[in-house]
Amino acid sequence: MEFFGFLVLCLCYMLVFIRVEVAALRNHAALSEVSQPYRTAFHFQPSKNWMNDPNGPMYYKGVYHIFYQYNPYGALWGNISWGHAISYDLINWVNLDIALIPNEPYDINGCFSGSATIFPNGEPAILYTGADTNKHQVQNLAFPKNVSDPLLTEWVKSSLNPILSPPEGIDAMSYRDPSTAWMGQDGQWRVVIGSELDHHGLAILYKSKDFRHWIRTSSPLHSSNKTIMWECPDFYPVSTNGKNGLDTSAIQKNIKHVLKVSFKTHDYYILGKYDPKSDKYDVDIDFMDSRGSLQYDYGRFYASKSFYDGHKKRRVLWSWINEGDSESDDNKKGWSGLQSIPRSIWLSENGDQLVQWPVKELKKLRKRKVHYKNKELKGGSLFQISGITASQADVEITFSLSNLNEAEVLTSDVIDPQILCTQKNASVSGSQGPFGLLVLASKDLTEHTAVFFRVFRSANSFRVLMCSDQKRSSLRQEVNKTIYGAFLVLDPRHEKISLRTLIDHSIVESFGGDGLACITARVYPKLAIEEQAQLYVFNNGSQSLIISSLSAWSMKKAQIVSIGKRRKHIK
Ligand code: DQQ
Repeated sequence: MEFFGFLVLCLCYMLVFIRVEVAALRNHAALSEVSQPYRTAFHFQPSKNWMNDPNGPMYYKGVYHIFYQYNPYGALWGNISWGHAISYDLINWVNLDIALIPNEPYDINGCFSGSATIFPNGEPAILYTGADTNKHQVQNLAFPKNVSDPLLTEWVKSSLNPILSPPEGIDAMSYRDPSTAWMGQDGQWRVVIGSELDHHGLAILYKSKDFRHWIRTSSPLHSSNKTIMWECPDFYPVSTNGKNGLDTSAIQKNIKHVLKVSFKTHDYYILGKYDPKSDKYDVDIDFMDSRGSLQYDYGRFYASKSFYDGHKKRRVLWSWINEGDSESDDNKKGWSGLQSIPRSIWLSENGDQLVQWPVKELKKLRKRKVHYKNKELKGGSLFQISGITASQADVEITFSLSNLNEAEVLTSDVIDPQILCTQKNASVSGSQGPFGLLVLASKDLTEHTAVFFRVFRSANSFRVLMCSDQKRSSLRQEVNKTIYGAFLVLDPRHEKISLRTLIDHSIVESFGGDGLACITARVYPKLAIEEQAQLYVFNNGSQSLIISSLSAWSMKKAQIVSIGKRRKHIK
């Protein structure tokens, strides 16, 4: 019987992949008619149209699922539906039919963001926000039509919808994005919904015995008068010893809980102790603390969502990376929005912050490699990395510094790293830095994006600044060129400074200090495209340094194909 089941599954997959090949050929033909220098090769994006937040990621019966906010009719936000794609490795994707379309009174103005929860019997459910006939935000429930289908191609909205409407005192336009639910010690489900009260961010907490009927608790899970409306809250445990991820409902010793919320174009998080009996959440350092705010990524990275991958025992994080060009550019391109490379996420050894790293499956796409060891890079010099595709690459580099006492002095402890990176951009020479990578550079260097470090002395310690400088990323005046920055919490006296950068045509996703700080940028070069793009290591400081190790790989294109008649259910 088991063998028979396996045979049927194999036949289904064969059918799917024959259709995939045909669809891929068609897509290829359509795209090659337009020049698309900014389409990516290994980041997830649908073949056309608008995409924003990742929704309901999960692992189900051997298959990874990602849903996403999608406009089936155009390259700008609107007609918001849930696109749906599946994968066996988080890197190569098959885009299926749309999973949820706005066609009921309780979601007619949009199927907004939401999350998946896996029940103890292994079956999934989706909670999502609907914008109803009055554009009021309500919460809805959907289940798979056929739980034995690992592809979960069809979803059925609950007849009980809407299962939650804005409570008294809460603005009906500020009540959205249910999190993945978790189970407390009493066996009841909990979920948080993003909201605001008196213009301050709030995670409204609900409890339920059956996942269908929910009661609001007397206090929110958390709120903050230093923030505005919270979108896309995510609440989950992380282990205090080791990198393994935990199920969202895990109750055990040696854990901390992360609360992530999205506001003002960034994803901020806090860490704390959650009591699954009283639902009290005692935070270590709150949002917008004077000592600094923790962000998943200090560049473009918004409305993220994580899930527990029980198969590989890790927590995986996804995020929407929006565009930095104009709406008319997006209409011309016919698409807008990318998903980040899925990242493994865990608590740092000191327990003060999270660490992120691209999922290890990404290495499957690495092909041609160049490698250098112990190479000196004198102050004011540049070194070209040739032999790989510089517009589609994965680069890992480690720097080792000496003469740290020569580092520039930082007088204030409380300084915004983004402002510091903007004042001291890549062209401002210093002592210990700026040093790092020049990516997507044109041959004459008029275009380049600089991802770099600068080390400062401050009292008796050192501070390592990481920047992504887009100032010269494009000759096009009109595109966004904001410079981003973050501090890396490491001691350069005892630790080397490392950088991994994923370069994918119009996205530069960087991980500093082995994932202690991440910065993602979107860039739109005019000259540095395809084979014209160059890659360099640079040192614009006065002090020499050693490149302890440098590996760079050309990246293969991921298989991202579409099947299904995406408009078939749309009225
Ligand atoms: N995007 C969704 C909302 C969410 C926002 C609408 C965040 O549910 O609050 O597309 O980007």
